[in-house]
Amino acid sequence: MNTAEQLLSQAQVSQYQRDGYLVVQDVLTPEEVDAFVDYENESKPEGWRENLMHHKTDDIWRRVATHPRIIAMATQLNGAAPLIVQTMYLEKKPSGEDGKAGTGTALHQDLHYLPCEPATLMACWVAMSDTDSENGGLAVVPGSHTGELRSTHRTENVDDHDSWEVEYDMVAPDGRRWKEKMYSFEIDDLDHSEVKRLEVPRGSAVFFTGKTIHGSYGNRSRDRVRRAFAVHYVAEGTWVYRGDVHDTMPAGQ
Ligand SMILES: O=C(O)CCC(=O)C(=O)O
Repeated sequence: MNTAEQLLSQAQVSQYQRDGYLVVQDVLTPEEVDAFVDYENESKPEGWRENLMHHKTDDIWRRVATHPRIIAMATQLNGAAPLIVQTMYLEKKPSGEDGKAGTGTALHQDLHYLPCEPATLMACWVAMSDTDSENGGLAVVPGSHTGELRSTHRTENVDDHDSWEVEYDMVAPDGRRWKEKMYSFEIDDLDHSEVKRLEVPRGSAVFFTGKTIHGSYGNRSRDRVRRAFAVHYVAEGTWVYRGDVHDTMPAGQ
């Protein structure tokens, strides 16, 4: 497929511009989802899921991150050829017999984690299982991508959200280097009535901007694993400040 192909209608592009996110059904086929999930279910080296760079070294991860349909849509929504910043596989276990359900990511804006210039950051989040409010599916705040980046605090709701702190090496275009502490950001004074919990079936995707407030809650289901693959892109010519993900990869490679 030609990645310059216009797969989204003008109505879908306008919806993305208005709401800051867009759900697209059936981006991957059931066979493509199975191939990825089966691969991830095989035993993997320690720390596998913490590595954000598998798209550079692993054919199965690269196949999803550079999938022609996803790249065509990302190009159409961002208006430029996408560069891959990072890839993540987010599996959240159900409460099951032991009652220890997987937690989610506090509601945040990705530009807090991945500052870049210009701010062309966007994400494609692909459901690798059926996802909804019960099993910790993606939640968004429609229209939250307009205006300034919001202030944050470290998440306090540890029943629902992972809580962590990491110091990253940062690098500026003029060569300046420094360390910056990041933590599990949660938006200050969020009006929770504005949060929309999405229902996204397996193989479907959510595209959202770097400013769109989003995240997820704990998996409250008894036996439904929540699986998602997330890839973050910037437009060609964008400077990514975080040293560990600074070396972006053209999605056409
Ligand atoms: O899937 C989730 O729980 C959160 C995903 C997320 O924050 C992201 O893809 O940027």
